[in-house]
Amino acid sequence: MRILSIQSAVAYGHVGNSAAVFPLQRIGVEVLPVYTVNFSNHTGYGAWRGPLIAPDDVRAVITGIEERGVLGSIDAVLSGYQGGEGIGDVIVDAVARVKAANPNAVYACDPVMGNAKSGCFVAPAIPELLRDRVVPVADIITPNQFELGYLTGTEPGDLESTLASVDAARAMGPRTVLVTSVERPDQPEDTIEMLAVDDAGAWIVQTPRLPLKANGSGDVTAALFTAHYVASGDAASALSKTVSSVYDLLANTLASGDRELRLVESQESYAHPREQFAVTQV
Ligand code: PXL
Repeated sequence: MRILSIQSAVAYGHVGNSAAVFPLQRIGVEVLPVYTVNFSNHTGYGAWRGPLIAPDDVRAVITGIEERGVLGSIDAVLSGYQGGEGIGDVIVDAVARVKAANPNAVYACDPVMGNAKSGCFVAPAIPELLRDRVVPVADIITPNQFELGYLTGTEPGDLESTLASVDAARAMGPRTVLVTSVERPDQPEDTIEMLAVDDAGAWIVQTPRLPLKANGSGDVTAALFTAHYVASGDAASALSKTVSSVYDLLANTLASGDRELRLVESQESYAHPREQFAVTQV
């Protein structure tokens, strides 16, 4: 499998492509990373150095790949956090070029905007751009519940309303939706849930809630779900594998006391997570 992954690079720590690439490689995916920023570290530190990469420069890298004649061999395009406002167009254009070369290719968009706790943490124009121009051309989206609400103009707050919001998102274009955090009033304390929906049905999985928020965990989640889903076409098994791996990675990170994901040390988590979480059809 080959994935063209258009995301950030950071020198220190693990977000964007610096989080997504290694887990994908560890499960046997050939990744073509295209970088949108080249930062010292993620923005969660409040200070960082290094450039945003100009949209034309990102586009040039994709054109160069096209000139090698390999776009037709790409199975999926993956995008995440968009540093600058010009990157959306480059992504949409890359998706069109990949699909022209391989009509079976899929586009997986992680519509990164923010979360319920922090609110929106991307540039002001990004959420609208994602909603109006990028998500409609995506096959797979991986919003958290907050992002799902923004995209659909709804306020998902329990399982039923979240499923309704997913239906609204699927009416915008994407056939497959992974909701990476489902909050509902009736959920057992100290658990978190993820929900996957496609044409074949809807599945939910629950894990213990670990007391940490590691930047980049969403990027690993979107990457692994995309790879497993594209490989199998089975949302239930892709959900189970993804959640089992990410939980294992987060458990290792928590045990280490490190602020950054223990991404490399956790290499077995991607191929052989210690615990397998089962999914339930809803
Ligand atoms: O995890 C998304 C992400 C991507 N890229 C950069 C970031 C973050 C989140 O902090 O700072 C540069």
